[in-house]
Amino acid sequence: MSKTALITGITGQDGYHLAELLNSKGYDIHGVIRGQQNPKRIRVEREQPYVKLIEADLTDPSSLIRAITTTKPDEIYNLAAISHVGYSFKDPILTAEVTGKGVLNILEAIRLTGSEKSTRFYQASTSEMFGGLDYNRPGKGYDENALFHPRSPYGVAKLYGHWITKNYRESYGIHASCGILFNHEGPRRGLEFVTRKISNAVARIHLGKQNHIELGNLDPKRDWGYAGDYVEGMWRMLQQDKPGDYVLATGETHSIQDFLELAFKEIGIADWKPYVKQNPAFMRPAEVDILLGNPEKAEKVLGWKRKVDFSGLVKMMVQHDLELESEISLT
Ligand code: NDP
Ligand code: GDR
Repeated sequence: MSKTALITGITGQDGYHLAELLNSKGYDIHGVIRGQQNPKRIRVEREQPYVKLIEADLTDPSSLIRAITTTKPDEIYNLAAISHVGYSFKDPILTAEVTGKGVLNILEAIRLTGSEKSTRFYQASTSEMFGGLDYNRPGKGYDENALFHPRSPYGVAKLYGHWITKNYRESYGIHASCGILFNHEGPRRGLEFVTRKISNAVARIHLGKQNHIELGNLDPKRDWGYAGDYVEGMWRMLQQDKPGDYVLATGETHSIQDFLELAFKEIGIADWKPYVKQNPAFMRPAEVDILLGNPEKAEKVLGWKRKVDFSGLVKMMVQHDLELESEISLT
């Protein structure tokens, strides 16, 4: 019999890739959609008609209880969040409600519906919980035992989600796992994140639709992988006999300048500097300077490894945006 999955955050980048993966495995898929008229509903309905949409909101426990009671999922993937680190400084209270307490709302919904033994749970934890500071930066990269020091309201809210998931695992025996995922990107990444902002701007510059890009801090380094690879790791976590926490990362770190270099190279521009202006509006009150993950445990226990490397990722994103932006100019 096919398994049933309930995915929150179905309209986001990871929701898209995870639904693709679970569909290829024959899952019955339910996706949580929020709001009276969410414009992204049509995108999901057209592109992924196999996803059954169910209205709920992470801040509304009764809607989550209803979603679980109606769909009776074998697996719940909690991908929903206010996920933009910069935005979380502007709206820290809402971020705490959704990204932090929202996790508790789902775990309570699992408990109140008596689904502790029948439903497995995945929590989307993040490398932003580490913070990248000198004193807690391990040589081989952050692993599952590294010290946390979040540097944004988003990171702090995610740390609450991380610990409350572990607490429900230990207290109620729920098969609940946390994937501590480092940055993962791709053509489905929102335009507000730096990689997609760059790949899209590079395409538009090439097509004469814009002449420069405005960015914040160009020095931070990130461990960037491809989202399509990372959802495979999420699924593998829930197929284990025992729940656990796993870092998913590439084990490499690159600066935003490295990303710019490769992205502009795709359109034949060797010197990107004339095309980039710095705008303090995109700087953050506290920055995470460097993130590097150590995926050894996931590689050993889950048999997971990323397939797409950094240059392959940049190429994929720029080529996608070149195609997309050319089509838009024709219509
Ligand atoms: P996105 O920002 O693309 O998607 C976020 C999703 O959350 C959207 O579907 C959004 O729905 C939904 N959402 C926001 N608020 C609510 C709410 N109140 N109730 C229900 N749904 C809500 O994120 P990604 O796909 O990139 O990331 C998925 C998860 O993984 C997030 O939790 C993120 O924090 C985490 N993560 C991401 C990493 C990455 O590099 N991408 C790395 C590590 C962790 P709507 O369309 O209605 O706004
Ligand atoms: P991040 O991703 O904060 O790592 O969080 P983002 O792409 O927003 O920023 C990466 C780095 O780029 C710098 N930066 C800019 N960022 C944005 N968004 N826009 C700019 O114009 C810009 N200029 C420079 C940032 O300061 C930062 O250092 C992502 C999200 O997906 C989180 O949800 C997830 O948990 C982490 O990755 C892992």
